[in-house]
Amino acid sequence: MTLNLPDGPTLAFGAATASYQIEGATTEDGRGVSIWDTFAATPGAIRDGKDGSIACDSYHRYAEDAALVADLGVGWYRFSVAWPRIIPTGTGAVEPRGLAYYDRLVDSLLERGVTPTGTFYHWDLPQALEDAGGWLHRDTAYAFADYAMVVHERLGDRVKVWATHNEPWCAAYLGYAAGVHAPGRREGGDAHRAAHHLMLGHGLAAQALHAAGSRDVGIVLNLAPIWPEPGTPASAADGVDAVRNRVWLDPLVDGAYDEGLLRVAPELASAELVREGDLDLVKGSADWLGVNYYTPVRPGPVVATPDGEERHPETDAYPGVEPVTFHVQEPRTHIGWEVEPAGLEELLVDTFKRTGLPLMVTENGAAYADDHVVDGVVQDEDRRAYLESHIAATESAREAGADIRGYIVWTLLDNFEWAEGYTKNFGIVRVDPVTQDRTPKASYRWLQERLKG
Ligand code: IFM
Repeated sequence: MTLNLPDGPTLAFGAATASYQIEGATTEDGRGVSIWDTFAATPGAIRDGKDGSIACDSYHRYAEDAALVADLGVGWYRFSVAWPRIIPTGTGAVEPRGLAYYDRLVDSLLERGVTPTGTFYHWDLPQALEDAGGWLHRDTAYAFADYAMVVHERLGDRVKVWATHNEPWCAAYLGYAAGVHAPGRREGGDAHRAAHHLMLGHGLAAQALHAAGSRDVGIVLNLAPIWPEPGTPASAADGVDAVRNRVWLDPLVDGAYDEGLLRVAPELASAELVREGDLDLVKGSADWLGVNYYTPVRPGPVVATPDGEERHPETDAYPGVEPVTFHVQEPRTHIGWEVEPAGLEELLVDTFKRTGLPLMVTENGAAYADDHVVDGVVQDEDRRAYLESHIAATESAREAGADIRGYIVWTLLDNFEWAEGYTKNFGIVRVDPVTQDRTPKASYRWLQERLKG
């Protein structure tokens, strides 16, 4: 039974960020190097060639950010902890100045009446661990659980709701198969090893956190409704669903990898990789589930990419699955993702049926060009409409009986959007790229009014 998840008669609201995307100060106070520092320094890896070294400078401006969250009127702030700030080389010595930063952040939220919820891993793996094999290596799972406990021992008196990982699909498959995220490796089916070790790390951390008395341990998944185009081989659609969704949900619910997944990921049948007890540890380990949703996934028969058009970034992110082309219908956001709120409603209803767990929409939001500015304020009607339709979809899923506790908007601030650098803005607050000054956009004002009732 969870104790601290929101549980009111209406949806709780929040705003989310992630450490590498906003903090900056990557060389300050003993922080170690992360795989995103290294990847961002690789020529061609990031669309605008930039990195997170300054980002939104939230390492210094956290109090201003906390005030923006409080003024917005949401009750919750979702943040992530940078592992390399806490244990700079991944294992061993703890950096007290890193812990002190999150103390300050948490206290400044609580002082303003905002409840913080933390994520231990939002992709910034210490580079030293990657050098030793990263998530392809089993030891990383144990190092992760140890790190999570260090953070929990320090912040657990004030932060009660925790997620182990954010979107492990991206960490495993964009990072180790497609190579479009850090560490930028293209290891094919070995990426399934990364997926297993991420889940093992979740299970080990959840076990230790529960033993320490935590009752609100979750994991955040970017699950997707899979909507195959006509003519898609059933085996391809099933493979995409297996690698995107079931590789996480089946261990959590059943403590097993299913046959369809093992067909495309024979690596997961290896007793050397999946050791006795691993999946038992994961089964039932989550007290709640975070669902991040942006867009549906539409696999279709392979068609050649027209000249001059970029390949879909997820093209190589489903190792073992027969090749498909990912289709994207209109309307689309600035990052090219289809806008389809019905996908969120379907996903929430289905995920609740599958897991029976209390759910939070832990991320939802949209990138737009933000090129309509009046008196210095971004008039982001498109983002407002996106948020409104997706909040309505969340309410509908709740009315249909899914136990959904909250909706957390991605994201508070325009920030470092991974391989897209600073070219895609998801924030409801504009951040000046030179001065880092914050200016709420019209979508922020709209949400603020809505929350006033
Ligand atoms: O910015 C990311 C976030 O870090 C994880 N979920 C998706 C967002 C938009 O791409």
